[in-house]
Amino acid sequence: MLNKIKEFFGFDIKEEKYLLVDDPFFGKVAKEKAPDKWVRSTCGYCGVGCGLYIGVKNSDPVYVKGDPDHPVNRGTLCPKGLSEHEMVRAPSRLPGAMIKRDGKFEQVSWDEAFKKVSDKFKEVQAKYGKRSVAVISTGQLLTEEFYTLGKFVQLGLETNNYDGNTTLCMASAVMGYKQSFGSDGPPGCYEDFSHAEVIMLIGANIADNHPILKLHIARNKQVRGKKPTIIVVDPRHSKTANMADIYLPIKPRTDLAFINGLCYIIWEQGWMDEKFIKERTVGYREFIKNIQKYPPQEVAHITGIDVKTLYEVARLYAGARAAMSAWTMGVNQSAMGTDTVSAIVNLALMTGNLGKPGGSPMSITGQCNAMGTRESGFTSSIPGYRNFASAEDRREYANIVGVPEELVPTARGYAYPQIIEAIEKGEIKALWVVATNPLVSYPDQNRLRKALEKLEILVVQDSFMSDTAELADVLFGAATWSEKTGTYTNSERRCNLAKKSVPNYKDSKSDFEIVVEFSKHFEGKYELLFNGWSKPEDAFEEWKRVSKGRLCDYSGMTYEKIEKLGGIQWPCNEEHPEGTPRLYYEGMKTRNEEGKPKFVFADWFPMEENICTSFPLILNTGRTVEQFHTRTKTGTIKILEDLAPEAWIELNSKDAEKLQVKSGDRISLSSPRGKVDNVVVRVTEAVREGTVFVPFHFNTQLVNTLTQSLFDPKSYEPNYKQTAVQLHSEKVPDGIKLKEEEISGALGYQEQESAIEKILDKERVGSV
Ligand SMILES: Nc1nc2c(c(=O)[nH]1)N[C@H]1C(S)=C(S)[C@@H](COP(=O)(O)OP(=O)(O)OC[C@H]3O[C@@H](n4cnc5c(=O)[nH]c(N)nc54)[C@H](O)[C@@H]3O)O[C@H]1N2
Ligand SMILES: Nc1nc2c(c(=O)[nH]1)N[C@H]1C(S)=C(S)[C@@H](COP(=O)(O)OP(=O)(O)OC[C@H]3O[C@@H](n4cnc5c(=O)[nH]c(N)nc54)[C@H](O)[C@@H]3O)O[C@H]1N2
Ligand code: SF4
Ligand SMILES: [Mo]
Repeated sequence: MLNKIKEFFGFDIKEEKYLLVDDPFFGKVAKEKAPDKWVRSTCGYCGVGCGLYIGVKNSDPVYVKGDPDHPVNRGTLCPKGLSEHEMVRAPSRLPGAMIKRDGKFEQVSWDEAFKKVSDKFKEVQAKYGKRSVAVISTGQLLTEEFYTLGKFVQLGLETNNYDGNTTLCMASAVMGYKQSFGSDGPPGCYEDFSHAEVIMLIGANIADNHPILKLHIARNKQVRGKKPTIIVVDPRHSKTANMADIYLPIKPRTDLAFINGLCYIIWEQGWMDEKFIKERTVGYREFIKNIQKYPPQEVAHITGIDVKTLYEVARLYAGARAAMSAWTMGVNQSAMGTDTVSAIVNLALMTGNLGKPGGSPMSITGQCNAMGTRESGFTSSIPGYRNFASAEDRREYANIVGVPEELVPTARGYAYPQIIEAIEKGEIKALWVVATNPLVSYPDQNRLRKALEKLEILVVQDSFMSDTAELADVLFGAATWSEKTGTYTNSERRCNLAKKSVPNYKDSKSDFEIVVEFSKHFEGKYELLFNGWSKPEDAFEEWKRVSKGRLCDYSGMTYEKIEKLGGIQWPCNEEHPEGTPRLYYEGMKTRNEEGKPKFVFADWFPMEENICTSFPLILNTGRTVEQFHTRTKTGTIKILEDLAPEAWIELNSKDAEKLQVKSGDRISLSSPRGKVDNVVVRVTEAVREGTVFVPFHFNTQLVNTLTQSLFDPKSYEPNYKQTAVQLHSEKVPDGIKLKEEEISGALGYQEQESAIEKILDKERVGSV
């Protein structure tokens, strides 16, 4: 009989590997397939921060399963999380330290690489000053690694020209919160999605980019017994728009006028929460004077949203027992990103939606540890949301960590775009890039490439051979997710533990080890900064002391407690030993002088680079669920690559007609800065006439060749979402030709300008 079975199946079921064993996730499973162990950890992709288990076999990660007990995702994961193990042993991983010789990388000892880089950094700094070395980091390292890196850059290398890709991402939210609350720190939490009566998603395509948040919206019915009203504000009918009860196809970059307009209507109708405003906010009277410039008719002209709908949305929002706004890159990535964030906070303050279940303004973060970097990163502030300009803050930090006070910089150095400009000017000579890939992700690529060529040394610390790594002189090959232990903090301030489950790939080292060991090549720095540190937890212990008493207080956390509770939301201290779901609840002061949130008014203004006869369409850029950023990780995963192998352009049927193309054809795009070829057409009504959308993930269709060097003056965040472009098809190579008078009608931009003139001319209403 057994022989028969063997013949039939082609194997001997009595062989050990086919024996069935018990597995906590698979139940009965062939021994060959069963992981040796499951390690509890956290996803390393996006800011949702899902809990998961990594299945390990023969020292390799072989499965990922959602953690059923984790409060963020309750066992579910999106396609990226589910396949995350597949990137860990990809052939594009960097095997260790490498030096480029005659145009080719050679693997060398870590000591040799550290020596080469430290010698060069010292030489450059001796010749051109300390600040001629700059560092660009990321929102994707563990907090322990960031903290260590930031401390080394600022106090070891003594350069404050230090920033990260977070400036391309969350900087506007940070600056907006600072304007409104006196400090960074998202006030809300995911639970709010389950408690809100009205949820307004502004420039946030959660269906693609934060899919697990939908779970919390779905729970709303369970919690309240009723579905919430979902409003989606996006010029493009994204997948998220399919979830909407009210979809608002707003004209690009007019959100600030839209929110100001809602505030006007709420004031005009007397729908505001007067008690809340009086007791818990400052700056209302001044704000109301200014808001008079945004009556509904004008706002309808600017935004393309009709007056009736504006009233309806204002009524719903103000009338709800709890309403929340959540936003992402459609808001942040704009030349008026910071002020739009403050406008969203204004709306929350006016309607009393702060610090209560379901009522919050909530920035959704992008990268897995975007929050950790904001709090501990030492880029735009001293760790623990301390201010460079404050002598007291500098002294306090220096005393806690035991360094001379004079070593702490008195001002923020250059932000990311300023670093690039300083390289252009020859002021910065050496650049160390950590866990980011600007040669795909930074705007105005031709200009960037030219700038980087001017460097005397480019060092790239990455886990993969990225586009930027290829250009480097020296590579520090880093261990990645699943190969190291530490914490990520998600959008709702929840600090999660990510654990080492497998050995490092080849000779790669964790970012923590790289920084600590590199510091030993700088006289006295290791002793001063990292004496006795041997593991990430040593950095975490210092970070707890540094953050104690601050808004982002981690002092009550331990790795064990974090793991036990499925993450902990800061502040976590003696008073709140299990963390704090929301900030600014009744009785909690803000960190500005007044101790209360402030109304901050700002005017909307038209686009700097508007459409014209040569570039008559607006290009919008963003993401898709299958790919992550510059694809160094998702590009190695077959199923994700098969689903989204190349960039496409979403094109309205009217524009497709003008170009004489159909879905599947290939076209080119050009802007004043460059050209991108071979982009496959998807004809769709998701985008309106005169606007197109292309994902930015692909180096084969490098859309950032087209985007502009235009930044929010407060946050330095790039204006990625609107670029004037022309399209070129085989049949219509010169593209869409509009006459001057047609330009004025396209997208209603001319209308926008005349509307703003009218607004500015209008007499302000003096008294409230
Ligand atoms: N699958 C996947 N998930 C990710 C990422 C990824 O690369 N892939 N990246 C992560 C990171 S770092 C980030 S920052 C987040 C980003 O998450 P999202 O912000 O959701 O991503 P985007 O696609 O860049 O942009 C969101 C939406 O903004 C809209 N938009 C464009 N212009 C405007 C405008 O003027 N007004 C308004 N209201 N909306 C506008 C776009 O049409 C788009 O649908 O995603 C995170 N999650
Ligand atoms: N046009 C346009 N451009 C955009 C955007 C847009 O919407 N439109 N969005 C912007 C936004 S929001 C963001 S966040 C950026 C993202 O842009 P990038 O930061 O450039 O994107 P990533 O591909 O995530 O780069 C992270 C790098 O870190 C490496 N890495 C992964 N794990 C580790 C590790 O553990 N250690 C080290 N040392 N390296 C590691 C990866 O291989 C990768 O090269 O793109 C921005 N660019
Ligand atoms: S939603 Fe974000 S954190 Fe959750 S599995 Fe997907 S990529 Fe990972
Ligand atoms: Mo981001």
